[in-house]
Amino acid sequence: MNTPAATRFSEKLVAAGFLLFGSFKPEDKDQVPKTGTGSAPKTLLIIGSTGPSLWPAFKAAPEAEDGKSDPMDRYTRRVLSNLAADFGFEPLFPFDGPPYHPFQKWALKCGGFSQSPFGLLTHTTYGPWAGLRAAFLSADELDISIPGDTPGPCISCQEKPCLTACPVNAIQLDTGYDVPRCLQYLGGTPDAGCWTGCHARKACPVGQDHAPDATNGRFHMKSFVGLA
Ligand code: B12
Ligand code: SF4
Ligand code: SF4
Repeated sequence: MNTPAATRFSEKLVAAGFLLFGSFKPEDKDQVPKTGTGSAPKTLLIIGSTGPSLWPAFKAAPEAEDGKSDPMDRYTRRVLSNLAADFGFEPLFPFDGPPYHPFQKWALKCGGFSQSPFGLLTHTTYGPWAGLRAAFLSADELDISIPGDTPGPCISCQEKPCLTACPVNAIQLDTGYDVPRCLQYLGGTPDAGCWTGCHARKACPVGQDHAPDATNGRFHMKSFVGLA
């Protein structure tokens, strides 16, 4: 997709703090809903963000200061719904549910991602700091190639420092991520370093330039524990 419309689409996405992570042609097993006209979509685009990409655009938006709940999700819905409409896509959002759309499975199909031992997908370029913000459905088969569309980094990572970074061992290779243990530690430790971002994510050597700063990281952790 290398047309003037594609360039304009990409520029508008970036200006609003988002990125195109990739795309794929949905098959029946992918659990992609039909479009509003009842036909099966021919392309699904995954729209995402990184720590530094989204924060400045979000902070300048009215949602950031209106005091209502879920400000980043509301910003995402407003901006990406408008953008999708302008370019003839139908948007789906990861926060609509339960039941939730299987965004991580869809992102894995785009390429560039691997499943980390702690549940998040880690990206070849953005490391564990890639947020999944929307899927855009298209009735047309679009030809989109993204640089870096390779298997994600966890497959060849030998040391796996993410597995030993949690101070309360809430992340284990065999049992995965122990959410109650994590929340108990965060709740009882107001000065924990992970209040600015999970240590497992910070320990990953990939994509460190795309990590959020401390204020941004704290916003996401508060939102995770239900305080934002
Ligand atoms: C419910 C949910 C949670 C729940 C439960 C997670 C779980 N055990 O499944 C809780 C509240 C614990 C959670 C926590 C977090 N989550 Co969450 N979560 C979701 C949500 C809304 C739905 C997941 C789901 O049920 N999907 C439905 C199934 C059918 O989808 P699936 O793709 O087929 O299933 C995959 C996941 O279930 C995954 N999985 C299995 N175990 C775990 C454990 C964790 C921690 C995660 C993140 C995923 C995961 O494996 C499956 C196969 O790929 C998704 C958004 C979405 N729509 O996917 C975000 C999502 C998975 N979460 C995300 C994030 C970033 C987090 C946090 C890091 C929040 C934060 N602080 O920023 C934390 C992790 C805490 C930490 N220590 O930092 C991101 C992951 C991005 C990525 N690169 O992969 C998503 C995609 C949201 C987004 N907008 O980007 N999350
Ligand atoms: S340290 Fe990073 S690349 Fe290595 S397994 Fe963990 S998340 Fe994957
Ligand atoms: S947020 Fe802190 S306690 Fe929770 S899994 Fe990450 S490092 Fe462990």
